[in-house]
Amino acid sequence: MRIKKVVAKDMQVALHMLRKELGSEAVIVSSRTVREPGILGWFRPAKVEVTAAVERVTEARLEPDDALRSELMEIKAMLGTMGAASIKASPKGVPPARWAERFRLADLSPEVMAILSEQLGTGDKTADEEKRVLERLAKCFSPYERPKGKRKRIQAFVGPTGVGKTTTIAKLAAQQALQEQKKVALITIDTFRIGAVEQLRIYGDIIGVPVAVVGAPSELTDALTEFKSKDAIFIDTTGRSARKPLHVSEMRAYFDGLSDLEKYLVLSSTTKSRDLLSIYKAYCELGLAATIFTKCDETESLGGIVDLCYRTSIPVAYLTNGQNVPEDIREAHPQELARLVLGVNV
Ligand SMILES: Nc1nc2c(ncn2[C@@H]2O[C@H](COP(=O)(O)OP(=O)(O)OP(=O)(O)O)[C@@H](O)[C@H]2O)c(=O)[nH]1
Ligand SMILES: [Mg+2]
Repeated sequence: MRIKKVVAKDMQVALHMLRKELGSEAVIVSSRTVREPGILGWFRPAKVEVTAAVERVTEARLEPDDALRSELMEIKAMLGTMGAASIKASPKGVPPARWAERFRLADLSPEVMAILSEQLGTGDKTADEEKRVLERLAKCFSPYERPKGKRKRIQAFVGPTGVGKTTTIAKLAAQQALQEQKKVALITIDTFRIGAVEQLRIYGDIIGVPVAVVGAPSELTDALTEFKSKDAIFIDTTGRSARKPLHVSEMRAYFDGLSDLEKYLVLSSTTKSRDLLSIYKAYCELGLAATIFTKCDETESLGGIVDLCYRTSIPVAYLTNGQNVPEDIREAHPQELARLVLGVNV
């Protein structure tokens, strides 16, 4: 009797793998839904784990001995080189079909696809090819230099309405106040939307940190003085259409002259690539430290993030994937982002 367990994206793929391994006489012993391990495992859809057994494996499926195995490897390597020759003959920038499909699923821009395609077809095995593609993709993301040490941090969160600025602040503030025992304060320049101030106040009450509401640049300076003993100050802003330049110039009136202020552009990963770029253009004059991409749980593809980061070199500091405060937020790193974009296990 031979028993084999496989994990695959769906039942059909799992059955195909098992049939290949055990032959068509294999019977399913058990099946269950599983989640992949890893920091960003929660980003990936659930998989199926299927166990099958077969009474006797047919001769053709027996493991080859070592001599036969090395011969097979040689033949595989030769085939790989031959494949590479034909791939190289294809026009530059056009990926082979299998990769084209992966790139398409990730919604990558033609420009990024062309860069990644340069890593394909040099005759190495698939695993090496994937490694090179991931490394190149990781280079499309500028690393975010996370401030180290105990120095006090003042961070402002800007971005279009409804992307999740207040929720993201609540997540970070809760983590730092409750888990890291830091002295945290919240400030909001959120006087535009009815209820917005209230939202931050509620979070402040729950987390147990003070909240100041400011309505003019001088009041912001006063609030910062009031909170001068704090380790971390988060400044929330009201979203308004990024197309209204007044909004960004209003922010400048508040922020100019505050040299220690880190400004983060909060963007939704569900926003179209072109819109991400125009929003970035509207806000970049503020001098941005990094972006934060929210709502990763609401999209199937992250190509828009790659495109923005590649074109503008703005780093990604965090990704958020849900409404739960404080759990649904993770630090973003180029290698993990690359794996996430191409749907590779992390
Ligand atoms: N699915 C999902 N929803 C999120 C995420 N982050 C925030 N939200 C939800 O998005 C909605 C808007 O979030 P807010 O934090 O109020 O957005 P905002 O940017 O502060 O909005 P304004 O203050 O109006 O500019 C809320 O319902 C949040 O719960 C996320 O990562 N995933
Ligand atoms: Mg808000």
